[in-house]
Amino acid sequence: MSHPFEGLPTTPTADELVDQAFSRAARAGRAKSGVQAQRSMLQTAANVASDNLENVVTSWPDFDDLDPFYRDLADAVAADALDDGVDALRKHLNEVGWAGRKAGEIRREYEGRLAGDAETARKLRKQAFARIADVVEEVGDDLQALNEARDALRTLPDVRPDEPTIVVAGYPNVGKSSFVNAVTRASNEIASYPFTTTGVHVGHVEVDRIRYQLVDTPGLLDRPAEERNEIENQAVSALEHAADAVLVLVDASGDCGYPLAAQLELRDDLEARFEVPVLTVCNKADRSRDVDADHYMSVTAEEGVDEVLQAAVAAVDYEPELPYEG
Ligand SMILES: Nc1nc2c(ncn2[C@@H]2O[C@H](COP(=O)(O)OP(=O)(O)OP(=O)(O)O)[C@@H](O)[C@H]2O)c(=O)[nH]1
Ligand SMILES: [Mg+2]
Repeated sequence: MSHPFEGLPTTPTADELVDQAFSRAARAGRAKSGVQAQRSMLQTAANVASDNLENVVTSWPDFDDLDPFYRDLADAVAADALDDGVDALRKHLNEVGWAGRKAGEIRREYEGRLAGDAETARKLRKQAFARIADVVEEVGDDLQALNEARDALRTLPDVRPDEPTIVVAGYPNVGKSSFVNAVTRASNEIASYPFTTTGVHVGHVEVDRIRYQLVDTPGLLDRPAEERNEIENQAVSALEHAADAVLVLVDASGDCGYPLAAQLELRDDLEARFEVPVLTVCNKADRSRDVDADHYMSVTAEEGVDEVLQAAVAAVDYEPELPYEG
């Protein structure tokens, strides 16, 4: 498994659930006759409905157990898809759970009454079906909302919160992707946050037998905080949990199209926000080194790139757990 929402199945619609429950019930009814047929239909319809509704609920991970990275990200995605965060998801799940239990209650209520002649039993069974259908339809909106959230959440980037993580930030065009590509040798995957138009690039590099994750997030950490909307800010919160070090790339030559002062403001911003080491890296040093930075490199001239990676690794200061130590 890669991330907690990857395996979420499609949420059925209310109509699909009702159709399935009733067609399975019809089949079950055909195998019997008289009151028995009605009873069997009632049981099958109610069980299929309640099982399916319950499965919708149990297919979701427990939000309280989620890694904070994914909880914040889920909050951002849900806020985007449903206009409210994880609380909205919880509410929809509660409603669906309620409907599942209600279908069981209707079954129990009518089971006791299904006796006597077949015609009365048939009427009662029909009444029960109508009530089951009503209950399922009542959570139709919840099912739809869950499916929308599910579609959005499934596409989350596969960032492993437990792996040592180096976040690469900086204004557009400063060379973030070039750097990530250079150190990960293009082994990086591109995934997209559902709420940004740009991709999140996740690359991996092994240093001294430890795998580091490099995350390049165009569209999120490439401009001042006040230009981010609430949802994007929530995604940045998620990155705060995942990050063990941040590299802020600046382009002193200004070739990137953004004044150096603005780039340094973004750096200050991130320094204030992230509680992990934030290193200032002057890229495009082949053009200009005219900035006070922790490191200078040129990705295109292949100068200083490995030093920057080593500095990031040192800043992460990752202590692997030693499973064999007794
Ligand atoms: N001269 C010079 N150009 C560089 C260097 N590093 C990257 N570039 C160039 O700068 C341009 C932008 O590089 P990218 O790696 O796409 O920049 P980015 O920060 O990922 O940009 P966005 O994805 O738009 O945010 C490309 O044309 C690169 O070839 C460098 O060290 N020196
Ligand atoms: Mg890029």
